[in-house]
Amino acid sequence: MHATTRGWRGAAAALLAIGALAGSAAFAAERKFEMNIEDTRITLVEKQQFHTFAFQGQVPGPLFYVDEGDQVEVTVNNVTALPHTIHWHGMVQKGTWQMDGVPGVTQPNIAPGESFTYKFTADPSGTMWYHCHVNVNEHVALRGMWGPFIVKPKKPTALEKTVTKDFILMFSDWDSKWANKPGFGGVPGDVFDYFTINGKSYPDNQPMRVTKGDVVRLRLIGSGDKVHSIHLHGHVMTVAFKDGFPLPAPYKADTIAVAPGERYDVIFTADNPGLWMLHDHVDTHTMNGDRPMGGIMSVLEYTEIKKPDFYEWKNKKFEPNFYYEDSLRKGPGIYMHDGFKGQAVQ
Ligand SMILES: [Cu+2]
Repeated sequence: MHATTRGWRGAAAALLAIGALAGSAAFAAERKFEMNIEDTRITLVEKQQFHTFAFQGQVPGPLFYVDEGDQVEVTVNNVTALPHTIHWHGMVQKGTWQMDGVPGVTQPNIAPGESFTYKFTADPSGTMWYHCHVNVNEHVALRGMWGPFIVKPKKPTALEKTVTKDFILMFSDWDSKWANKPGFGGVPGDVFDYFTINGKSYPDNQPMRVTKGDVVRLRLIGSGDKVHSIHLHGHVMTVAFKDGFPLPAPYKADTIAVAPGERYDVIFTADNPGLWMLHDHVDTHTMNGDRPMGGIMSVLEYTEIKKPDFYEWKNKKFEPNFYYEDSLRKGPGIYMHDGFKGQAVQ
């Protein structure tokens, strides 16, 4: 059977493992998942495509949304022609260092055609992510090997308990000259010319829809190679978490520099109905190749605002869950999103 006929066997299973003290809080769910790494062609914007090694054929990869303390088990099948591993960025892997996903240090490469099962405890809580740890300069920077890993805390902060809309934004950078050269690229001197939020550039990404009164959380994740200076118009954000950890003294900001690997969770009240830009203030990151007004831009769209005729997204087809906001509302589980799927590369 040819590798491209691989079946989707990643049905998530969540089993309750009842602890010794039945009826007490002493239990943890088992979150089992099986996921392929697949040669996949995704479209960043318009006609600009990119050859990726996509988790379950999508960029970003599936959302892992688990409770703190859950037992996570992920079997990874490498159906590409190159080696990979997965590092669960943020997980401390207490007593499970062999699950840390670093080739040549904690495990051998997962070779083409082979599988590996990761088993670890979801600890600590917060906005985390996962990514390949083989040739990260290429596989993470250019081949879409990343996805969100959100651990719901046992003891949420008072502020995060008020959140009504929760969005995940993963920022990435691409150098189009490597688009069709898998196995190459991601080297010093690369000139990044495409920039994405969740794998898509403006105007082919999506608005964040809110209604007045919503308490909005943006989980900003630096999954690319560059620093992204994220600015939101019309609102003051409270920076509440850094790398998943609640800040002892949350602070206010309208621009936040998100460096590679970093996560910032910001929270604000939607109290100013309108159409408001969110964008990278590294100005060259708002281009698609040599064309301006693209890249890392999006719009915070209030549902009560009538869209004017000049609005670029007046007739845009809305894709719910582009920021995994619907999945996050459903609670812990493992979620795919069809809008992130690419085409299998033969
Ligand atoms: Cu890889």
